[in-house]
Formats: sequence, structure tokens, C-alpha cells
Amino acid sequence: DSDDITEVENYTKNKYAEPNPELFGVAEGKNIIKIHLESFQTFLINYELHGEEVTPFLNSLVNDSEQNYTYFDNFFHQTEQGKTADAELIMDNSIYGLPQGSAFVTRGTNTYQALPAILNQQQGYTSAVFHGDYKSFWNRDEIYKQFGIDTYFDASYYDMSEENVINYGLKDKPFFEESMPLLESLDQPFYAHMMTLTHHHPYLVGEEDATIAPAETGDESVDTYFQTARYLDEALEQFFNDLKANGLYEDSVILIYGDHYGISENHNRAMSEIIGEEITPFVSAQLQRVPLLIKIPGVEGQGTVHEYSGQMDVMPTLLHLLGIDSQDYIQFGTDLFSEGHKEYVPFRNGDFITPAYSYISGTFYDNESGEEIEATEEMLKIKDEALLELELSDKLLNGDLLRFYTPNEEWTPVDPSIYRYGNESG
Ligand code: GP9
Ligand code: MN
Repeated sequence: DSDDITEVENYTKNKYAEPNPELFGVAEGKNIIKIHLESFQTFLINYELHGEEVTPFLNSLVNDSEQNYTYFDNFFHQTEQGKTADAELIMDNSIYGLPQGSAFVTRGTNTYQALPAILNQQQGYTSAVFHGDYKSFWNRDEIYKQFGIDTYFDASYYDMSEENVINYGLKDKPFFEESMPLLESLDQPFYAHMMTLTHHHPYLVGEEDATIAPAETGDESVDTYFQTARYLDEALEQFFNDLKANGLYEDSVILIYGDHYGISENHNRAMSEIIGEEITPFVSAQLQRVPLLIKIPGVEGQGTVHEYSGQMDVMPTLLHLLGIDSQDYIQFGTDLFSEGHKEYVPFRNGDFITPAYSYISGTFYDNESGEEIEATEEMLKIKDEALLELELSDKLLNGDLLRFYTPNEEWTPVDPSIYRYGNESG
């Protein structure tokens, strides 16, 4: 009820971090191209297999300052069983997924105040999601309406003939290629979310697409993980070339992120060979890093930034770059570029990571040594804070509390009945 939403509101307003004045509004009205790297973990960046870079293109964005990217190497996914769908929910709403199941499925008809709707109402953006799977997967065709997503270019818009498809759906190269005309057809400014798929467990790649030899751990999905990562990297390079050729690259915000881990704890033996150390619970938590890269037109890239952050922080960051103050909205994350950005990253299971230490399954570890440490008052306080935050987010979703919340005078509740997805002519 309204008491509950007040409790959530008080918490998030108190956590709010004021925007960095130098960056507030710098990207106002710019197209946003947000690229989802399926199952991509940070350890792949600059990793060499058989003396070869696995993802040379992504590495070039990270390493070459001329490319003007800011790369966050201590950025973590915060997903649970909802996997991709959790990443989508978190990044477009700055709220947590649920401890069990997928909120996309069980909370698909809730009221949301999501980024696509806010951008549309505040700055006239159109929004579109591009993904080579069918629209009902993860209940996207229902919840996207609540997010105010104008168009969902699902598999029905793409050539899904046999040679184009592997594993869950469309291969990344035809996906990006066929997405170009669709992207160009959008009214500007747009918020475009491109979701890749080929680099997905069990990492299947046809011989014609394998341009790096597999690893040799003997664990099939770990070994081919590098091959689909390479394929994704090549697909991305091709997409960037097309964006440049079509004049969409230079003046767009480009945001690239990994959605969640690709190698689960079932593969610890093989992974320990890959990274050259034993996969303890502490190490496993550190492996939950996924990449985040941002390019902002007209703003110099900051290179590699070590700020600790999570997917929750992306929405307030984008809002501030566009010149929309995030404080009116219910958000658990804080702006990455803000001086007041909060550097503790809760995981969905109640574990959390800070720059100095990690809290994993009831034990505190020093990040530097990986050794168990005694908790201080301050550490216990942050632990309680992380738990409270998860609890409040669950209350918000389970009680559908955004029904009772009006962010500001300009806000109009999203009307899901006006959206329709799927290519009926195709
Ligand atoms: C399916 C794709 C995969 O459409 O998003 O989802 P995941 O299994 O990673 O949640
Ligand atoms: Mn995924």
C-alpha cells in the first residue's frame, strides 16, 4: 500500500547521488545504441588463448584512447534466475530482479516507470529492442508494453532460415546486418537496444564461423566459450563499420554491457585452468564482473575506470547524461559519474562487493589477499543496507507498488494497450 511505497521512496531518495555537473545533460537528445553482449564476462577482455586475443575488437575499444570509450573494469552483473531478462529489468528500471524465477514472467503486468517511457515523455525518444528470438520468450511481449517500448524487432522481422540460425536463434552477424535498415527506419532520437544471442550456453559455433581454436580444458562448453566470444566480437566490429558508414556512429551514445556470467560454477575445474588459480567462493564472486563501456559524443573517454558498480547504476547514469534528474524516480542504483556514487554492489543472493572487501555466503574477505577478515561496524552496516535494499525492491515488485507512485507532474502512466509487437506481414 501507500505506506510501503513511502518506505521505498524514502530509501531510494536517501541513496540518490547528485549528478556530476560537468556531464549533466551532455548527451541530451542524442541517439542511444545499447548493445547487449550475451553471457560475456570481463575475464575475456584482453585474455589471450593460444597467444591470440580472443576479442581483439572489444579490446581495441578498451585499450585505444582515440576510440573515446570509458570502460568500467569493476562492473558486476546483478542477475539471478531471470538471466537475460533480469539484466534487462535491472538496467531499464534500476530495481532488482526477484530472488527466484523471473520478474519478467511473474511480474509482467506490473506498473513500471522504465527508461524507454521516461525518455519518451521527457525528450520525445522512440524506443526499440532488437533480438533474434521470438517475442514471447521471457514474456517480453507483455512486459515491454509496461516499459513503454515502441517497437520490438523480434525474430519475425529477420531471415530465420536455417543457415542463419544456431542455438537459441539468429546468429549475431546476420542479426546486426539485418538490424541496420530497421535501425535507420526509426524516428530520432531513438533508444535502441541490440541484444545478441550466439554467445550463449552451450556456445555452439559452426565450422564456418570458428576463427579461433577452442580452449583445451576438455570441458566442452568452456572450450567453445572462446569461439563464440570471438564470433560476437567480429559481429560487433561489422556492426560498428556499418554504423560508421551510415553516419549513425559518431553522434550516438554507445553503451556496451555484459548481461551475466557464461561459465557457471559447474565448470570450476576447467575455469581454474583458464585463469590459473583455484576457483574458491571468493574468486567465483570476482568472476561475476561483466564489461561496461560507454562512448558519449563530444566527451573524451576516460579509459579504464576502476569504480565499483553494477547494472543497477546504468539507468541513473544515462538519465543524468541526458539531463534528466533521476531523483524523482524510484531507483536503487546511483550515477556512475557522480561524486556521490555508492561503491557497494549487492548481488541478488545478498552477497556484495566493495572496493576493499567482499561479503560472500556469510564471510567477509579482503579483496587484495582473498583472505577471510573480521567484520567492522561499518562493514556490518553495509551488509544490512544491501539486505534492506533487496527486501525493499522485492516489496516494490511483489506489491506492484509503482501503481501508487507519481514521479513528477509531467509523468503519465504507461498505457500498455497501445503497443503491439511482431511483424504481421513477415
Ligand atoms: C533468449 C535470450 C537468452 O531470448 O535472451 O536468454 P538467457 O538464457 O541468457 O536468459
Ligand atoms: Mn543472457
